[in-house]
Amino acid sequence: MIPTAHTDTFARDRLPPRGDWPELILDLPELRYPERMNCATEILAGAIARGQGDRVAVRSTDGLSWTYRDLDVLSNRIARVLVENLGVAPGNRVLLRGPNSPMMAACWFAIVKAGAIVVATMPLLRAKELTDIANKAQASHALCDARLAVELDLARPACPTLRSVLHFQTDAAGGVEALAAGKPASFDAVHTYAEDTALIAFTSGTTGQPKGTMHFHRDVIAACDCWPKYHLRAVPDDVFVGSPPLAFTFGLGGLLLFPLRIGASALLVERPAPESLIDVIGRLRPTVLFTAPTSYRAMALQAAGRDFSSLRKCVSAGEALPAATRKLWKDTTGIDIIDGIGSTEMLHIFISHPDDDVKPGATGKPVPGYRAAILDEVGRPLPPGKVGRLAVQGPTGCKYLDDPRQSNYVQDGWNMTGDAYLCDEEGWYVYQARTDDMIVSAGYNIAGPEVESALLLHPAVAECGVVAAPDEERGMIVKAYVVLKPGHEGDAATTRALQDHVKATIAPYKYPRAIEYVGSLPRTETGKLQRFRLRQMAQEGR
Ligand code: 3UK
Repeated sequence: MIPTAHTDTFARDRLPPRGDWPELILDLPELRYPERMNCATEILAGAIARGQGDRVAVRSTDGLSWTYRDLDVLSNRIARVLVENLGVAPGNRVLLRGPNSPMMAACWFAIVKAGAIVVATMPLLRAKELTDIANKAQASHALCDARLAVELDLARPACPTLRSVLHFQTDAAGGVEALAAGKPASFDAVHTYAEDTALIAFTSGTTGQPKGTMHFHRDVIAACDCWPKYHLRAVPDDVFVGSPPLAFTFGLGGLLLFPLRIGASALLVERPAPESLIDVIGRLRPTVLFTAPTSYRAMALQAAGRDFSSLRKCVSAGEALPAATRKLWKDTTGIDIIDGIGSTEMLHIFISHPDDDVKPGATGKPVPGYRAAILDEVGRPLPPGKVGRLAVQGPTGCKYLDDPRQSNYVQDGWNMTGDAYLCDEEGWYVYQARTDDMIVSAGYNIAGPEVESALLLHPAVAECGVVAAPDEERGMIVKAYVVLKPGHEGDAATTRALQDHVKATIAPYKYPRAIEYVGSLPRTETGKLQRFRLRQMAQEGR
C-alpha cells in the first residue's frame, strides 16, 4: 500500500494498479526528492528561504502585484478558510474555477497547502461539463470566481458530493477575500507524501467522458525541474505571460509554477486573446511568452506598429508549430520560438529544444529526464526516418483516475501519446499527425498538418485545417478548410493557386483536392483545431 497523508484516500484508492503505471525515471540527481514533500510549500517557502520573499511573484494587468511573501500569507489564510470554515480534509477534491488571476493562483496554493487536491476547470466550460468533472472527481468543495458562478450554480443540483461553493474576486461578506482577511497569517501545510496526488487535470477530451489525470506533489516539482531548467532557461528577472488557462497544465506550469519555482514573476492575464495579449506585452513588458501556434500567427499578422521588444523567449505548445509560423514570428520579433510537445497525461513538455538549437519543422529532442522512442504497431522500436507511434517515459507519466483507458495510454511501461512521429538520423523528433488523424487517400498516407504547413506558406492564407473527406473513387481525399486573409476571394482562381502552391511545396499527391473557404475554424479553449468537427463537415459534404 502506498503511504499517504490523505485522510480521505479517494485518490490513492483510484490510482491505476502499480503494474499499469508507466515506468518512471527519477535518476537525474535533481529528481531525487524526499519521501515527503508538499509542492506548494516547496515552491513558496522555497523562494522565501532563498531570500526571494520580497520579489514580485504574481501580478495582474490592472496593477495588482503580490510578493512571494504576500502570496504565501494569503494562501495560508485561504487554506485556513478551507480547513476551518469549510472542513476541507487532506485528500478532498476542491474544484477551482476562474480566469487566470493572482487570486486564482492564491487559491491554487491554498488548496494544495491544505493537502487537498486541485481540480481546476476551464473558464468556458458549461454546467454539463462541470457536472461530469465534479462527479468523476467527487469534488466536495469549490472555489469559484464570482464572475463565473452561473454555470457552476446550474451544475450544482446534479453534483451530489459538492457540499459547498465559495466565491472569490468579490467583496461579499461570505466571499473568500472577506473570510481570509480575518485569519492569522500562518498555516502549517499538510506534510504530504511525494506520491500523494496534488491535482487531477481533466483532458479536454473531444469525445466521450473526460479523463482525469492524477499528478503527485513530486510530479509537479519534477516538471518544474526538467524542461524549464534545461530548455527554457529563464532567470529570476523574467516576467512570464501568456494565454493558456491555469486549468490546462500547459498554463499551470508555464504561467504559474515555472516562474515561481525560480523566483521570477507571473503576469496573469484574464482575457488573453491575441489582440489583448499584444496590448499587455507592449504596456507591461513581460519577457517570456507562452501561447499556442495559432495565437503566434494571429499576433504576427497584426504586429504592424506594435511593440514586442520586451520579449526574450517565446514558447509554443498544444499543437504542431508550422515552419511558416516559426518564420513569421522570427521575421516579426527576431525570436526563435521554443516548440515543445506536452500532454495533460505527462503534465508538461517532454520533447523540446533550447532557443539556440532549433530545427524548423521538428518539435525537438527528449527533455533531460525523459526518453522517447518511435514504436511500430506491436511495440517494436523503428529505425530513424520511419513514421510510428511516439512513446515516452520520464519522471512524470499517465495515471488516469479510475479509468479503463489507462491501457490505451500506457503500454509496456511507455506513455503512448497518440501521435505519429518520426525521429531523424540526428535525433530530432518530427511531428506527423495524431495517429487517428492520418489521411489515407488512394493508398497513400498523408498527414493533415503537413498540408496545412504548406498552405500557410501561401500569402493568401490566414488559417487552415486539413482533413479527410469521403470520395467514391479514392476512398478518401484531402480536403482543406481555409480562412483567407482580408482582400482575397475564395473563388476558383484562388483554389487553383493554392493547389498549385501545395504541389510545388510538398509531394504533389498530397495536394488538397477540395478546398472550402470558411470565416473561422473550430478550436478548443486551449487553441487546438477541432479536426473531428472538420471531419464531420467533410462527411456531410459541407
Ligand atoms: C498535441 C503537440 C505537436 C499532441 C500540453 C504542453 O497540449 C497539451 O496537452 P493536451 O493533453 O494535448 C496533448 C496532445 O497535443 N501537441 C501538444 N503540443 C504539441 N503536437 N507539437 C507540439 N508542440 O497531439 C499531444 O499528444 O491538451 C502541451 C504542456 C502541457 C500540456 N498539457
